[in-house]
Amino acid sequence: MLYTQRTFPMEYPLQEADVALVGIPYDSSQTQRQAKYGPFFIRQALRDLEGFDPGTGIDPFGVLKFCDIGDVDIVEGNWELTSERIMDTVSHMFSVNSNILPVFLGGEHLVTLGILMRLKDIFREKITVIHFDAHPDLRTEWKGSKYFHGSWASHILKDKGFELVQIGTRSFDKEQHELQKAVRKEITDTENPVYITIDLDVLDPSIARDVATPEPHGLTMAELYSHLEKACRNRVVGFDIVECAARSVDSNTHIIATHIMKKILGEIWMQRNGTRR
Ligand SMILES: [Mn+2]
Repeated sequence: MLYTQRTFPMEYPLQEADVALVGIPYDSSQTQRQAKYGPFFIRQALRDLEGFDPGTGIDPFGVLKFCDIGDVDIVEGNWELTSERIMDTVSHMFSVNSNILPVFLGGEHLVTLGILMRLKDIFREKITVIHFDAHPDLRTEWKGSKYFHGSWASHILKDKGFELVQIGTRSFDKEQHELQKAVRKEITDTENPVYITIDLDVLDPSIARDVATPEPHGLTMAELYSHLEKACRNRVVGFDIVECAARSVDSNTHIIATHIMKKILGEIWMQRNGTRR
């Protein structure tokens, strides 16, 4: 008997898994609260998470096969090299298992750009990106750089390979306010593959306090879950949870992240198995 603990109660090789967990502990553009330890603390919280969901009556961690492939070995301070490593990792996962559902843990929100750029090549269909965030992340540059956590969505908005939907945004400048007029603010059913990206600061800071840039007047858990139920009526091909700036096990935010992960996985499982209520 091996008395050991892994991230998930049962883990499978990538080629046999339904879901693959990937950490991306990259954070080079936060000014104060760094999100690089997000994957570390979220993994720790996953070990204590109650998998069964009384709301849906299923345990997604019991019915889906999981694989934890580890963290992307990022290059500190270098987005160009880090994004290559993220894209290569995504390519490798899909080459080994074309049906894999990747779940990424950030890290700062810029990591989502690397993920999406490669998913676009893999799926060769327009991808609907459902983006939960207090901030639209539509800045076009910051301190002379086009690539930072507040600009990634501007690259998605101008790329014809994507359709952008933003939920929960409430803090932005006038320029982004104008740019955001071209962005959808409501989740509807779509034929496109859907990618969900969640900046934990979409929640009210009274719920998720350790995020890189907390903003008051955020969503409640019930509101977020209701949006996620709508999003998961579609063909979800991957998702990420980013900007967890927990720095200690005494945080609550990494725990909140695991509950969001459980909610999305449960909804995806129900959608795929036609057991939606
Ligand atoms: Mn944000």
